[in-house]
Amino acid sequence: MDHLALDQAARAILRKNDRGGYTLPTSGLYPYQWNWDSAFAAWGFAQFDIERAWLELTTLFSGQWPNGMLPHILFHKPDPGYFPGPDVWGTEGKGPIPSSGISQPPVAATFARMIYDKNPDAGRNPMAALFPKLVAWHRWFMRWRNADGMIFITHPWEGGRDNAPDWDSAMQAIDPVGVGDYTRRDTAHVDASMRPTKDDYDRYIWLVQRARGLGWDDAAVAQDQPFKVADPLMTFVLLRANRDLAALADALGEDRAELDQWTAELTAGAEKLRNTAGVFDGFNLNAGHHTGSVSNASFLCWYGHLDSAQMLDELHQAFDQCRYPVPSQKVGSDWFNAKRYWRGPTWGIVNMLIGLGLADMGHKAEAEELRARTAALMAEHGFAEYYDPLTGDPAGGGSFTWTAAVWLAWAS
Ligand code: 9YW
Repeated sequence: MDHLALDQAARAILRKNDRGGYTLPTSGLYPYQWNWDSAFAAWGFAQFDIERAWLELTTLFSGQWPNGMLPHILFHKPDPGYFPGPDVWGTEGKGPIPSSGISQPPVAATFARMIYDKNPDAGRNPMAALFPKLVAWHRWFMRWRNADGMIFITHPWEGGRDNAPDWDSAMQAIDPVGVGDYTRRDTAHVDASMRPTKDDYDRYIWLVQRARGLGWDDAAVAQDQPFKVADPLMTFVLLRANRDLAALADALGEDRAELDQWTAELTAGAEKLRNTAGVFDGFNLNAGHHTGSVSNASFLCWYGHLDSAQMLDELHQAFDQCRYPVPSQKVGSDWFNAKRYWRGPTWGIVNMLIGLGLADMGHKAEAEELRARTAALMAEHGFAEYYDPLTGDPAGGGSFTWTAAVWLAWAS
């Protein structure tokens, strides 16, 4: 396909997955509105339909809980093809529409800023309405997911990287006793060998049941959850998003002092995510140790505006090892599996965030190399959920919204 045909195909995917106000990640496998998927979708739409971009974000925030939490899934319309649905989450009365009870990486402020900067006139009203909601969401993270400036997650789904090795030790410490029978739906849509295992899934559901048992009470969940892992992706994403929100505060004439204080706190916290090998890595808060993993999240330091010669060296190694970097787990590590979800495959969305960070920090050659290889991956293998980093084989769901958005907004 030539460039123009790829652009058209990517736009067609966004239109096809559009349910009027929100966009599905892909139909069948993910039939609802996902939080960070929607933020990427908005940035994709902004390349050709700015009004639709704002509508995506506005619809996403229509599901915000009064405590500021923005759920990771909004169940706008029931769909039996997905598990776990609203009946399992049991969040009735917590938010304005049926939803999950956990959040997801807060990339929305960063994309809101980029969409606003593209056309400040079109963005003035929607941005003014979104600003206090974004602040409330970030405040919720700073209050309930903050360990000394490191942002932690209470469920692997909250971090968006479901089965990353960063979570292994915390997951192994859980005995999912009493989880009961349930039927997964994901493996009816895609190859089970490319998904989280049954052991993982039992713990995902057990953790949902546990937090539900605590009534989704913020303090109880933050204190008691057996799964509490500080996450480099979450920390760098929130750090970056706070900076972008502060820039928006300037543009809108709002106060930025609280945002600047969070930025300082998270910058100090992110430093603590460097393990003894100098790599930004998950930290199991209940056990008090790092994972020792080089994941694609480790390379988000530049996105958070922290530089690292060591990570640049790791990036050059990834370019040498993989035709289609950045692998979600370092090639050659014991955890590496080229096809199993967040344990090896390449994800276009994370590549885009890494690339934006590299460019910001002056690593132009690496940013361009990553962009060009990601573009080749999509041109050769289509807009898949994720890809084998060695062969480029597409994996997971097809016609994927965030991958099409990444093509339109960055890779192309
Ligand atoms: C799930 C929708 C979501 C993404 C996550 C990804 C996966 C599975 O799909 O989660 O059932 O929520 O890991 O990051 O938002 O694309």
